[in-house]
Amino acid sequence: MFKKILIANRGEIALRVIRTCKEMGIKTVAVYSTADKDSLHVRFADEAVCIGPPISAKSYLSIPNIIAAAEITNADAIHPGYGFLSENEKFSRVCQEHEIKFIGALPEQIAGMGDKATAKATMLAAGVPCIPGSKGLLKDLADAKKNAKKIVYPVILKATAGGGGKGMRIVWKEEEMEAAWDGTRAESKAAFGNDGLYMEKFIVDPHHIEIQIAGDQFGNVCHMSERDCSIQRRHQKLVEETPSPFMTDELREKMGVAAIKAAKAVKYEGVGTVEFLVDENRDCYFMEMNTRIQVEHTITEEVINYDLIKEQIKIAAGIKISGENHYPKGHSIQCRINAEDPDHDFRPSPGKITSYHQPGGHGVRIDTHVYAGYTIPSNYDSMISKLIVVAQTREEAINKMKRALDEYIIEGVKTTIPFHQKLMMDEQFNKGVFTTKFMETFEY
Ligand code: MV4
Repeated sequence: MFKKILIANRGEIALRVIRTCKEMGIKTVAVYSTADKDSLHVRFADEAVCIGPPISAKSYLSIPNIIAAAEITNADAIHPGYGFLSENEKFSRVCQEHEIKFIGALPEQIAGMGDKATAKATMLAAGVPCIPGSKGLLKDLADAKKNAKKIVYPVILKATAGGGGKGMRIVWKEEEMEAAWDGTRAESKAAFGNDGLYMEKFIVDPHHIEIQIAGDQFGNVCHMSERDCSIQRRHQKLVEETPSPFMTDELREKMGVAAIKAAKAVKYEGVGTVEFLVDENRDCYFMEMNTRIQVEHTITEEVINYDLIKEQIKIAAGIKISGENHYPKGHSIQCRINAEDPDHDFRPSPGKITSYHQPGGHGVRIDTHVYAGYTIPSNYDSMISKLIVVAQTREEAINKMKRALDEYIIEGVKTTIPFHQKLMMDEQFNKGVFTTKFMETFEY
């Protein structure tokens, strides 16, 4: 087992990883920017190293600074959390070269999944259901038009270097293709330095359902059921839950098999997520594979009673997993509490938390790095905390979430708590009838 893990991240996830390391008897090293010197991850780690100024590019994204911190503290592994360097091919490779275990995917796997057209070709070859579309990249505008005719409009142009909603455009009819082609290519070139595009049939009004998987160094792979992440806005998830209200035993089996095929196709080691779009007929299609721990891993932990960070560390250390799939017991919901103003288009509201009281009690979990008097810096994402509930049924989980939201007091910054309170009262949400379109029409 590792003796000392450096956590190349900040905020709640850094604290989340430190907690599991402590329980496993592993020493921890925190790294921090000068904006985070008063952060709890710095206080709770065994050692802490300042890695630069507030700007991420010079601290949490600086590979030399982080490797130097690992070398001077003698860390034998690095946990990257989510975001920042968690899916960075170069960082995974540099860790390898320095004989520091990267608790995440291999460089080739990150590259293979990061290029979306390559990822899709790999999945198609492995027999994972994919959205009908172009075979690889499109050559030119004429090729795009030809493909769209065959696929049948509406279609979607996607940047192969994109993902998470960046670099894509829906095209409803041929007259729109030229502008869409030029626009998406220019955008992709500017954003990713890569203007490769591919095309898919546009699935109108899908559900976003993802499957948690784990694979070990011996080829054992299991799935840990689904999370429904359809409640999102501008590709930012707001609420996640498991099981999905749209799920059936048959669909879970089908998606579980597909996710395991996906993981085996790339010899996946570690914990990961296979994202699917699911249409009204419950046909599911591979969308992306995430080779990191995700923000919403918590709800899976609550219903399968398993520590996914511990699982990640064990797999990285070469310990075998059973290969048995995990099915949910009870129902878990997570609300992301952000320092944002829901009355003003969710604009960021950084600043000092002047007063703080968090809910507790049976079935309530809060993952956070904040406390009364903490200042949320404007340099990073605006998440304050993740409020997670678990109960026996969905109805009980919603009631528990309402109760917990009512108990939550955060003063000094605007938060998304009022939005979540309104959502928990919504009739359609309570019926469990929603898709990725939900937030387009929800009045809050
Ligand atoms: C799609 C789609 C419909 N059809 N692809 C958005 C994020 C990126 N991972 C892919 N996305 C989508 N791809 C086809 N062929 C609709 C979306 C999409 C979406 C997906 C999941 C959750 C929310 C979404 C919101 C808008 C569009």
